[in-house]
Amino acid sequence: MEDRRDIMMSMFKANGANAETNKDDKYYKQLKNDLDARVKQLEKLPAMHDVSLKETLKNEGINRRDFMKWATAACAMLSLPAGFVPTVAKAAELADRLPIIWLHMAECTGCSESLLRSANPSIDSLIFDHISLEYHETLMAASGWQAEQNLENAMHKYKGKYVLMVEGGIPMNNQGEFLTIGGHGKKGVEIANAAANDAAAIFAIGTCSSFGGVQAAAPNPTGAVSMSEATGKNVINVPGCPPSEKNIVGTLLHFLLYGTLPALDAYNRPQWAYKRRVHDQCERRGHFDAGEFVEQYGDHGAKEGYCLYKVGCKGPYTFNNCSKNKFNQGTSWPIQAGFGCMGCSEPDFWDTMGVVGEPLKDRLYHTTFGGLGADATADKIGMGVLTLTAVGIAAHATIAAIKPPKE
Ligand code: FSX
Ligand code: SF4
Ligand code: F3S
Repeated sequence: MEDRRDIMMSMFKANGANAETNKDDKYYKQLKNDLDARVKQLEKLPAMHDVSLKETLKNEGINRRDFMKWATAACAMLSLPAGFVPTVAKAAELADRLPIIWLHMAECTGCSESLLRSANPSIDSLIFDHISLEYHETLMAASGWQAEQNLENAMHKYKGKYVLMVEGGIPMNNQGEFLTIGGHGKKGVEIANAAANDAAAIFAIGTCSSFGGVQAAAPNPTGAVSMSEATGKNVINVPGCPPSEKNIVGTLLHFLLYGTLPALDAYNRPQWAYKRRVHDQCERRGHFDAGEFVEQYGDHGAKEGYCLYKVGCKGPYTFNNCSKNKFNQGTSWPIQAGFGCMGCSEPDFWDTMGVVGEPLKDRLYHTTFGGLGADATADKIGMGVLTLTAVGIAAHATIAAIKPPKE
């Protein structure tokens, strides 16, 4: 039987929980009002497409139920409660109210491909088609002088209102001459700066634009830098090489809904997508904790789906939500396919994540945690003692939990 003290304690806890719930209710009620008001504002803006998203989805054989299922998933992805699903759906339908200029700098176009190349278009890619893409070099019909003119026109017409999405690193050496674009031979850095000056918001799509990427790998002959470094502007980074279509569309959806920038981590990545480590959301994590590792590709462990740490997985050092969103319309992601994470959403991963296929071992991965050397604990333990390896990385996880990644 509970004594008086236990009863008092449970009453105290219950009151505390109620106070928290009331606080949350109030917060979400206010937020719902704000987002609904924002959606109403968007509704008043002129539609830039003749065909509505509803019609496009219908023409592609996607029914309302599928679309609402998509909106429910998008809502969860943005950490909004289920009551926001109709608001998220509406915002997606109004995506053509937002003019977008998408620039390509030095890169492989994999970021656009991540979104666009699928035999059966996903709802994400259809929404992307529905967005008012005023300029996108891969997608637009115009070329040559006409294309350059289109960019000038879009920047002029939507001055201060367009969202600028940039794919690729920006070469700065030789006064930026390693990247010239179009008939007038304009330098990438000039175009990036001109477009950035009049943008309502700037999103760096992919690791190249976010942090320099493969172009910036040592010895970085072209002097490639990130969009934020090239322009000195506040840029929201959506890294990944490439990022998933969900993170690209989700970033846009967030901007449509809120009209403001999302909560960011120390590398300017939206927290809703990049706040957790790959390692902490990995389907092979149970095997890591149990000390069950793939020793080499094709072995018994590989067939059993064991942890890929010993064959070079950098999931413990990487912040991204790939296990949840996956790629190719949710088909798979690197670790599911049997290959370790390469750390593609982290700054300078080409140089700092060591050899592909090998663990970081005793290398001090010191950019992630402000030189704390947190990973030294994990890696110095040595690969021979599996349980201790697990303990070491768990120590790293604790530090990750209390200290966000910081340069
Ligand atoms: Fe970089 Fe995007 Fe990697 Fe490629 O263009 S992030 S090289 S997937 O495509 O910029
Ligand atoms: Fe998953 Fe890699 Fe972590 Fe293993 S080390 S649990 S494969 S993220
Ligand atoms: Fe990139 Fe690693 Fe995800 S390589 S796609 S962050 S699993």
